[in-house]
Amino acid sequence: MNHPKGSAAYAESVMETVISRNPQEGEFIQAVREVVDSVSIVIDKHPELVRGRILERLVEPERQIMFRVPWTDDKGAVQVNRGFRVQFNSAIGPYKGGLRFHPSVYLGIIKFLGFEQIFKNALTTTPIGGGKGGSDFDPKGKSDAEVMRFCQSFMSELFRHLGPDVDVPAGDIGVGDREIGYLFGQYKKLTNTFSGVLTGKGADWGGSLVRTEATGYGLVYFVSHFLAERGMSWEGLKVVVSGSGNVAIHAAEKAQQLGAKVVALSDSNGYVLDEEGIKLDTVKRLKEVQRKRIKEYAAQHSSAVYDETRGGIWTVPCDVALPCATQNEIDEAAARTLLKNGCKAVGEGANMPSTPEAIAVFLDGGVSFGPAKAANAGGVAVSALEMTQNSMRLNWTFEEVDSRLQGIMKSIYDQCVSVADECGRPGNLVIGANVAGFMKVANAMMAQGVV
Ligand code: NDP
Ligand code: 2IT
Repeated sequence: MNHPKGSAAYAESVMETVISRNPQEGEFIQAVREVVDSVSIVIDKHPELVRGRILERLVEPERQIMFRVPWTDDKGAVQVNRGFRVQFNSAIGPYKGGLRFHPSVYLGIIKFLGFEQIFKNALTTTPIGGGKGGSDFDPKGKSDAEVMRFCQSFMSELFRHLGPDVDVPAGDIGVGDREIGYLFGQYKKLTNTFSGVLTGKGADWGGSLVRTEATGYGLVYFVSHFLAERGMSWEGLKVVVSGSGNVAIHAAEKAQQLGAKVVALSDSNGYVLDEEGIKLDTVKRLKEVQRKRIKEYAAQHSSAVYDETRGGIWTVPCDVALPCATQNEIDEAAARTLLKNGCKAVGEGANMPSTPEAIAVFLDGGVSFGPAKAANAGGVAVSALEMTQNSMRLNWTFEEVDSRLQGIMKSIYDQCVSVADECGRPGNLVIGANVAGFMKVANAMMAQGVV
């Protein structure tokens, strides 16, 4: 450590630069602050990382690409969206991370997601760097043909920045099987190559079994470890899951398979509460096939009620809460309500779903807390296994991939626990995840010189 006033002042000086260089990117600043605060606990022991200005280098993306995405809607009108790919860090492997299509997307969202991805990917034990991309395009209410034309236009620019050893995108909010298919088709046509340049592909054309389920299943595997720590299992627990997309559905599915009762799911309009237990067949049909709203669930099950109160899902009493929708969906007040109602464990399926104030409520209140970078890493971990299978040109069975996923989630949990202990903060998996991910990337950056 060579900052004259010590590690806290060093962390503050890094943050000052981040804030002045990235004004108005609140989500990015929030994500960086959490990591910088965690790392400041260990930075005293690593003067070489301070001299190498590793933190200052880490917060600056290696490359940021922004591009125009023009497309024609079904009425023949020309539409223009904005596309992004932030190639954040390639110290331990090719850039890897999803694409988000949602009207709220702007550079600050993609940078927060790309920054988180660096450390998450490092925790997976697989060799992948961090990146993220997306667009402010809203797939809701668009026809399949419109989504296809949009994806083709998006890929017409993005393809020149990708490659199986360069940058490998996947899905995120608003990007699922359908979008990955159209994006892959256009990449293949433009480059005349069939390569593992995207993950989340269909199982018959280069995809990996378990990738669809991986984030939600991985989340539940992760939470199982800290439930066990408290002498608990999923059997009979009451679980609330926010969202009703890919991550939410598969988290709910695995929790149910392990004996839990999932009573609530949501979307951006409201939530459904079914005290008899959510019937996932209905949810899958509504969301995956018919692309309808979660409200429809209550119309089809008399045991369910629908409520549009903002954040209302967090007032439902539960043993375990799994936020699987979006960033900052649990604020301090919601966290206090969960705690008051007896919630014992929170596992983050979404990226950064809890505000810093909410996390403090959980940690201070003795709630077992699994931070996103660790708890939702199962998706990108199986993406890395898809890359492995593509390189080997063979496919593993469902059981093989699922057992590797379970092993990876256990290893992530163990890393977080042991690094939290080493940092003198036993049980604080936020610090454990941030410091473990940071040290792996920092050491790789030091080894590779000033690049
Ligand atoms: P989907 O698009 O499949 O589902 C998103 C769900 O979240 C929908 O129910 C959606 O509701 C809801 N949602 C999205 N934006 C908002 C918002 N601004 N306010 C309230 N609700 C919202 O996405 P995924 O399930 O893939 O992603 C969910 C979360 O998990 C995201 O944070 C993502 O970054 C994270 N994640 C995803 C991974 C993956 O493999 N897919 C891996 C790791 C993390 P509505 O339909 O109304 O928009
Ligand atoms: O946030 C995430 O980890 C993802 N959306 C998955 C990224 C990936 O490359 O599979």
